[in-house]
Amino acid sequence: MKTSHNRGARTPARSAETHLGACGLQQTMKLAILFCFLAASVYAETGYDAWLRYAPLQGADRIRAESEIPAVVAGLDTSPLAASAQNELIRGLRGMLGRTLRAEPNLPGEGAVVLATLDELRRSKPQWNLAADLAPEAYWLKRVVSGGASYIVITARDPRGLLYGSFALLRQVSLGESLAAVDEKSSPYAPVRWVNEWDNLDGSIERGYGGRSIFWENQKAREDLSRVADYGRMLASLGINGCSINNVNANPRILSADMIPQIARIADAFRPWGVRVVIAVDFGSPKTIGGLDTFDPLDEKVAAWWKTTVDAMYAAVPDLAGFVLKADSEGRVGPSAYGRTHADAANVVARALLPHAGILLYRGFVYDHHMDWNNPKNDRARAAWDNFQPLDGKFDDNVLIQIKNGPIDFQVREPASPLFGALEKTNQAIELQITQEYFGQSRHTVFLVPNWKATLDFDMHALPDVPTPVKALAAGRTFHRPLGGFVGVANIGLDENWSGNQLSQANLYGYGRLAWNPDLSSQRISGEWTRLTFGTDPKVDQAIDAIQLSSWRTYEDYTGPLGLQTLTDIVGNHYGVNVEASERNGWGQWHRADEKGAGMDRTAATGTGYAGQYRPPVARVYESLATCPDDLLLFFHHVPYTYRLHSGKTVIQYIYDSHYQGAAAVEQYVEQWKSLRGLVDEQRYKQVLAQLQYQAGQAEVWRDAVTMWFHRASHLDDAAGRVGHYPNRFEAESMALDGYTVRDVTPFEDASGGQAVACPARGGSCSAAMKFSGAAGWYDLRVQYFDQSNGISHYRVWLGRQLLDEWDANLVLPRAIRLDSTSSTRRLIPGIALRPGDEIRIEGRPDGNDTAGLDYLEIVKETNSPIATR
Ligand code: GCW
Repeated sequence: MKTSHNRGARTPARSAETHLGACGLQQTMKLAILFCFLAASVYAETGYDAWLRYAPLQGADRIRAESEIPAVVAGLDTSPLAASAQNELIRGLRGMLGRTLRAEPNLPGEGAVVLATLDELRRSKPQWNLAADLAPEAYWLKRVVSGGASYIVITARDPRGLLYGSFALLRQVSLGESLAAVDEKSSPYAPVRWVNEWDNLDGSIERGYGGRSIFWENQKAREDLSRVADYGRMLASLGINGCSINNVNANPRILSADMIPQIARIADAFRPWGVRVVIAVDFGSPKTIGGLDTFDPLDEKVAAWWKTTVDAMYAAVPDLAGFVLKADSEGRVGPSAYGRTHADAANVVARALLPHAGILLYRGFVYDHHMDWNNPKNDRARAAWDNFQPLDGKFDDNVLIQIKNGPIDFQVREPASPLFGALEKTNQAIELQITQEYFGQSRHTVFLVPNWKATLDFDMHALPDVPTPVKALAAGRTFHRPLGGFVGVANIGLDENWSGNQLSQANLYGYGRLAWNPDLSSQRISGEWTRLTFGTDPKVDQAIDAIQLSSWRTYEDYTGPLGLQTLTDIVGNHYGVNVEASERNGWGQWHRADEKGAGMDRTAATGTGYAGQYRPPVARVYESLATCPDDLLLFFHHVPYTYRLHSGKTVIQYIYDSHYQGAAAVEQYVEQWKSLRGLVDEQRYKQVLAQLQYQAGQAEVWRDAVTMWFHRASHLDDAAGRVGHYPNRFEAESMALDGYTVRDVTPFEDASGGQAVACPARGGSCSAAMKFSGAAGWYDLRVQYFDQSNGISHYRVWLGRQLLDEWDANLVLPRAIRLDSTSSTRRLIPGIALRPGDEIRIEGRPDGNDTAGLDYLEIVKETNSPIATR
């Protein structure tokens, strides 16, 4: 296996030669060629270095940094964390300036970057008078001029602050910000800033889309944990101080004695970066692992078992941060087995952690997934509040209730969970999902920071006179709680680029930045990430920021607008479209769309009463149709399709329009991205292009599926005449078929016209042909086919006897074993000259259980070429 250093290395891409050649023609001298080579941004990058690339600074930024940064980094603090900080400073500045700073243990006579705690500075440089009341983990960056020398001081109360301050300094240099007069104090907004990994001990990851686990393989910690160390560095750069390393759907085995050394190895890999390990535990462990006949939290044997087990764990990992516990939820056992409360359950575990200063994050995600759909008063959204509000004040002080941002489950849009405003005497933390389970699973670019901020900034009106935004409540500031914070369900795995999609890395970055400072704007975070990750070319930055910042609205537009939630297959892979999958089952992600209207009536007056769980000023806004925001209308109210939104548009027309807008926006992203060719390294350029093109095809699948479903349900036409009319589309089922047979697709909206064709022939192939009858000209062909994951079928497209294109259907998609919207994929064949009477024939050769399915062919006027109008 390659070392982590090689992994991140930037190597000249194949296309570099092309650029080099072009430049070289105009330049004769070798040096000029070298300059040209660098300036053309031709390095291939894997994405492994994420936002810690430390790319060479250019132009004025470089000149300024060279003059501002001294030649020495003096590490007065001897802790391992300060050593990491010192090494990182040297590494980063070497990357950006091409200069290696001298590492010194003491203050030199010349200027230096100084890494020292406040106490150390007070001792060695009392005349600098650097006194400050810094919070734990906070840092202070300060320029000090003394004795004719100029210092950049990174100071803090503790080594962790030194580490975070060092990363902050490097970030500022990378962003081209001046350090000439730097004087910046920064404190973390909350003490708990964690990520949760939903990694299973076998190496798979629940809802993970960036490859397999970096932690586990075959029920053990991986032999090579270098990726864990590199991940720890990424987390430290954001100020994240804890990481749970196994799935909250916890395998009880994690607490067995033989796992302790495994956990200790992972903790060792993280430790230099100040990331403390957290373990997800199973509440039934006293019985399954401990051999007791009970796991009743009030039983003394059970309490003793937790204590002994926790003590043993701390003997090997003394800085373990604590546990996370999912109980009585989605089939996990919990206190209800013995008629006990969540407080009983949390406290028995928390009391075992307390002597070690460990904390327990007890998940608020508790609901009944066998609810009766026929009862209009039932409502999963109520569950968190109903379960935990009555227990306020009953939890020990080292327990935090970990509350998902919304009351359902990371849907494309939800209101803030009312539980945030309801706990006054209990610690809480907000849980955000970085991995895009309901957001296109990192095959779609969706920048989640604006979504999270909508919740974090939302005022819960928990106190009469002061604003009480969710961020302040979660951090424990509003009710002066001892603990509070942020938990993000992370999106990383063994993929070279960590998250499976280069642009999805921004979500991990954004989460970390918000956990440190939720007051940062989405624009600021996106801007930082883009510059750190793709460089400082303004054209690149503008294009990427524009995509990222609009991407949530875009995704919402083509999936589930108006508070309908993500209209996906909620009993399946949470990816493809299935409008009715949420209905008539106990899971409770209901939208109650039928032939007359859509939406859940959650009002106190006539509905489930959920709106009444908010404090009165908030409840009033949601309760009334007149004031409920359009974006959440169908989350709170059931209305007819002809109901008019505040904008004056009917609900049904909004559903149609938003889907067309959303799909068009992704097509636009593709064009925006193409404008960056040559400005972004070739490797990432191509990867992102392919991802966005795929997303554009998927957005169209979503658009057509959802609009068709609502058209069929409502019998109301699209005022713009688009839904149900696809003038350039030729359905496979209407073509001349040879071997292919027509199939009804389930659900019907997953294929155009509700039908597709499949090739049952094993070993042979099938074909579908049509005659072109349009005007002669240049066209793009779009073949909508089905890329199932249970085989690699092969496709060929012929124009008469000329082979136009062929490909294997081998994309890595979520599990798709049928003809449906998950497997539905678009192949673009651009720039084809067609004449009336031409025959286009699509040939499919099935493989395994993949039936080489076809949905339709679209023939559209060529979009991109300057000769298109000829
Ligand atoms: O959203 C659901 C996910 C589950 C997850 C659960 C939870 C880890 O579909 O995969 O389980 O939430 O948050 O506990």
